[in-house]
Amino acid sequence: MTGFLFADNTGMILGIAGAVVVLLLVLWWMRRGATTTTDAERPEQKPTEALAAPPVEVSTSSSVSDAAKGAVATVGAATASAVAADERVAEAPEAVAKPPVEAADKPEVKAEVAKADAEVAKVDAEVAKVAPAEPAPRPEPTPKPEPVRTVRDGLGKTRKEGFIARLGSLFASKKTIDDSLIDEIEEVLFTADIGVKTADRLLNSVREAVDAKSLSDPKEVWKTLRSEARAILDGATDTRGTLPKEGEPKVIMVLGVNGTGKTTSIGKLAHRFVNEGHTVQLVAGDTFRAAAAEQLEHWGRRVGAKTVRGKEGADPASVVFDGVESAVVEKADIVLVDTAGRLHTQKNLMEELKKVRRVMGRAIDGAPHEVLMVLDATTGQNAIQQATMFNEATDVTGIILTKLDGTAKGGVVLGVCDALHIPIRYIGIGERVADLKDFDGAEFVEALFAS
Ligand SMILES: Nc1nc2c(ncn2[C@@H]2O[C@H](COP(=O)(O)OP(=O)(O)O)[C@@H](O)[C@H]2O)c(=O)[nH]1
Ligand SMILES: [Mg+2]
Repeated sequence: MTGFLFADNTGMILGIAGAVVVLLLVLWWMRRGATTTTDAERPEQKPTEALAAPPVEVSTSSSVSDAAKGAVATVGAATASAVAADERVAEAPEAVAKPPVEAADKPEVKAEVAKADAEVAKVDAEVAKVAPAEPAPRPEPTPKPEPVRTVRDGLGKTRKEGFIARLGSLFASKKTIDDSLIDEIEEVLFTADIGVKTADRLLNSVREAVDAKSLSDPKEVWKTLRSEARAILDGATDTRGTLPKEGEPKVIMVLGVNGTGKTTSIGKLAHRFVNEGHTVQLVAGDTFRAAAAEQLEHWGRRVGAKTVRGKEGADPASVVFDGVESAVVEKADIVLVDTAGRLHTQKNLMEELKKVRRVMGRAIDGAPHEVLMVLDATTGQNAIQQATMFNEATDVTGIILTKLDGTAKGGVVLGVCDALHIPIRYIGIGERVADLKDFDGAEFVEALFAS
């Protein structure tokens, strides 16, 4: 078999063997050739130089120079260049900081870093020179404080146009006291808005002084009138109202005719109490109009007091009950209860007012601790009538006399105090929150009779 294979395929075997030899020769040649070319063509590499010169250092320093030049050119350009420089400089320290150890140690690298630092400092200096100074934050414009209105200001009209002014001109024209002066005083007093009772009282005091002291100087009569007015006001200082029990809120009910200034006065009072550090709750007992509750809520937001309100048309007694009860839960210090305005002649409404007053007592025993009646001074003598009727229905403990600033009828204060002996607690002398003043008889008389 072998002989057969050998005999028949000798040529072929020889051919294959030859081919293998040639192939081996070619492979050897190729391997040799490749090795030679690689080595020959590889550039000589000095590792330190390749890593040593990060181009960023150079570009940084030149960019910084450019930025510096731009900075001095114009203010706007300076700012822009400075920003650009800043950005580049921000990158530079990192690039400078992270070269391989060998590179960083090289003196030329250190020199470049120092140069870059110097350029950065230069740019900073240039920018500081030309950049517009950072505008100082503008202080909030402080609202111009409104001048504080004094009681004297508030009584200006009464003093200049009211009965006091008329009395004043009488005395100015008389050198001596005679019967005609007394008659004229009588006429002024009885046509003033102080009521008949008070006019009578003042006139009697003048007559008595003239008779008993044989006064001859009209100025003495003026003094007499003044001290009698003071006596009337001092006579109306009965302590009324009650104090709340320890830990319970003080409830103040506010009532009066429509438009007298109840809601406004509540707002002013709430402002005052909040400023004194009290927690105040408002109760919108005027359920006749939605606008009334909104007006009160507005005040509440303005002064920082919570407002409890019901739906329009709701039973005012139940809204007030809920409001007073919730003030206990909320641990409020003071509750101010607004009520719907009503005429003192409207019997049903006066009954409703009594009911509202009663339910407060159910929510807190002893409430309301104060009942403040609001009187509009511009109504003159009618205020005395109103005060009398409201007092009968609700046991008023104090009076707020509003709108003294807008009237010459300020003398009504004397009439109210003389007729009811109810103390005037506050006076309204304007619409602003600060225009509600504590009533002080001495100050009032001083302001009323001031020349
Ligand atoms: N000039 C002046 N206006 C006042 C004073 N008190 C209240 N008012 C104004 O009187 C109007 C009626 O007040 P408001 O509180 O709504 O009366 P309410 O119906 O009794 O609640 C409003 O325009 C108030 O600004 C005051 O003392 N002086
Ligand atoms: Mg009101």
